[in-house]
Amino acid sequence: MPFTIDSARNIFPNTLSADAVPALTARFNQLSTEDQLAWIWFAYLEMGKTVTVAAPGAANMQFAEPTLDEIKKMNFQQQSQVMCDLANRADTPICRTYATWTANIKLGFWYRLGEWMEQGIVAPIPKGYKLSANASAVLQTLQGLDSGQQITVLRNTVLDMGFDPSKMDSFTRVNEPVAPPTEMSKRTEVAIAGVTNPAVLNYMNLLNANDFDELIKLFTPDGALQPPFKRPIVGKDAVLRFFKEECPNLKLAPERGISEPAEDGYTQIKVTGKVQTPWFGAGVGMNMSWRFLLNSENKIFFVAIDLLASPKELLNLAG
Ligand code: 45D
Repeated sequence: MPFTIDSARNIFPNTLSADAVPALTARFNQLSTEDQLAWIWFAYLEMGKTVTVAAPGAANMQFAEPTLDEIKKMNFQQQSQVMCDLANRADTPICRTYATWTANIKLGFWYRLGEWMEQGIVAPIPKGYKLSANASAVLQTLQGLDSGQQITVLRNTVLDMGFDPSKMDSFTRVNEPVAPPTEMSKRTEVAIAGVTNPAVLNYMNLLNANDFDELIKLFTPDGALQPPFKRPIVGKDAVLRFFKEECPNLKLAPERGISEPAEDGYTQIKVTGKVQTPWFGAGVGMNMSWRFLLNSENKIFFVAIDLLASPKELLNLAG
């Protein structure tokens, strides 16, 4: 039977992904709004002791600027209301604007609000705010995770805020300007122990060079990419849009892998290694795996990217 996207998702079924992340995100979502905002604040402060978030690029910020200006002019009570509305996914103009933003704009928006909260320009979390017992327990669980998992939980909490886009009848996504690809002379090449497949090597090198127009050519027209903890994104157009929105300036450092023949002349390849996000740079190396399924023409029909449960998983290449 030929592969479908659904069957492709099951290649290398022994891959252990970091289930602690969705589990903790679900517990976070059960907290009261006040607790959620205070929880993020404490989590953010706590993390700041070991890793620093990098300031967002100006290109990301231009779309958030009008909303930030609006918030700056409000009094503390109104500002707190806006933050609660966002966490509540309320139907307000700001929550609707927020819903149209890419992940990086949402993160940049909160980055700025966090700075302003510290400086006293935006309503802070009340001094002496005491988290509920439940929220404290959720925070304690977060502290037990590795830093790659911690930043993923924090990112999830921000992405889930704002009005639900599926409830909006007209929806114009914000199109960020896409950074030009790295100059040829400045590009780097990965080496992966156990893998010489040119499509896989090119995938890594082109993603590292922000060369998304070339990268997408490695996929079949109906090809799919499954980001960590997400459903697959299907079809070249959707995958290309995702690359342009969410992948600039990622640093992929694959280490090792295994290549095996699959049915119908397909090849399955699993690679493990580290990934850095521009938000945390070398400060946080996420333990990741890529599970590729390539067709007989060596085009990518499917690739799943997983955040691994532990560093031990970097060595797990069993099919
Ligand atoms: O509410 O091969 C305050 C793909 C308090 C593509 C706050 C990939 C109040 C293909 C503190 C102000 C993309 C899948 C809030 C590879 C409050 C591919 C602010 C993988 C909210 C490898 C909080 C890429 C703030 C990966 C400012 C895995 C929080 C990328 C900021 C992962 C949190 C990137 C930040 C991650 C989190 C980035 C900046 C996990 C960033 C996380």
